[in-house]
Amino acid sequence: MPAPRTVLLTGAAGGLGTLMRELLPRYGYELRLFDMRPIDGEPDAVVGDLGDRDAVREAVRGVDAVVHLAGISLEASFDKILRANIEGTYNLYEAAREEGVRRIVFASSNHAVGYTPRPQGDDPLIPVDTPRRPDTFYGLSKCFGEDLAQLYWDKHGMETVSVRIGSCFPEPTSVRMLSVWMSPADGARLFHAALTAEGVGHTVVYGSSANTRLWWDLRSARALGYDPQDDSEVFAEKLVAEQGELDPADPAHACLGGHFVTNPPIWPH
Ligand code: NAI
Ligand code: 15L
Repeated sequence: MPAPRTVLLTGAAGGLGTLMRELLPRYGYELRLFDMRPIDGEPDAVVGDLGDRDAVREAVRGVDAVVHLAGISLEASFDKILRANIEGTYNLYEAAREEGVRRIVFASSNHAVGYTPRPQGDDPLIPVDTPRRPDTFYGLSKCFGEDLAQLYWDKHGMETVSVRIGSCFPEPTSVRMLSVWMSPADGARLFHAALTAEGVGHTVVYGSSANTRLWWDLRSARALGYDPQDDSEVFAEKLVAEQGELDPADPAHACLGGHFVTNPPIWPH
């Protein structure tokens, strides 16, 4: 597959989309932006909803690849998750198939495996093929996205890298994030590797920096050429002084998904 040049960035108005709008063009990509919200200073961005199949098809037309970030990024009602993350991701894949787009990078999440007990002490890192244990409807929608990606590879030969992102924000803001943080610069490195690696079929990777306190195995990401440069440990002293170390007896700290595991369902319909 020739290296993609034009890339559709869905969810471009969001937190991660905003970071990637700045960082991905440095790798030579021309971005087409798509989001249901307009973006200040980006008059060419396509404003559209993933539920609008015609709009999605038009958005993917002519691009070489898609970085699919759009969707609900936290827990919500099943109905909302169904529309944005499940039907929306289906619409995106189907449009990409119809328009001959061969590579998608799918923003999955650690919450696809959120109920997995986190490693402690000398426990081995969590492998990428650990059984999925979604911690929310949100995490369940990421499991759907990963399975959809597998289906479109097996049936249609469309390639996907599903990135189970930890927490991609400018800085870690909690002790948990010391384990799951992906710096924005490493996020761009990983998306670039996922866009350009040869023969990925459907590959699932964890998305985080080379954190000293890492919980999961980055080997499948490194096999794509990802070489993370950052380590959250530089933020550890301050965060641990403020918050203390994670208490393994606290259910909110016992699993990969953190407070997603314990939060009661508080969504409005
Ligand atoms: P965000 O909530 O800041 O951005 C999501 C964007 O998607 C928003 O701009 C929103 O307007 C757009 N969107 C939502 N529903 C849409 C629809 N139906 N049609 C068109 N656009 C729609 O989320 P964030 O943090 O930027 O995350 C981006 C993606 O990465 C999400 O899919 C999220 O689940 C995933 N992810 C992010 C993590 C992180 O640390 N930021 C961690 C794990 C996964
Ligand atoms: C996610 O999937 C969310 O989209 C993000 O906002 C963070 O909460 C992240 O997981 C996390 O686990 O910290």
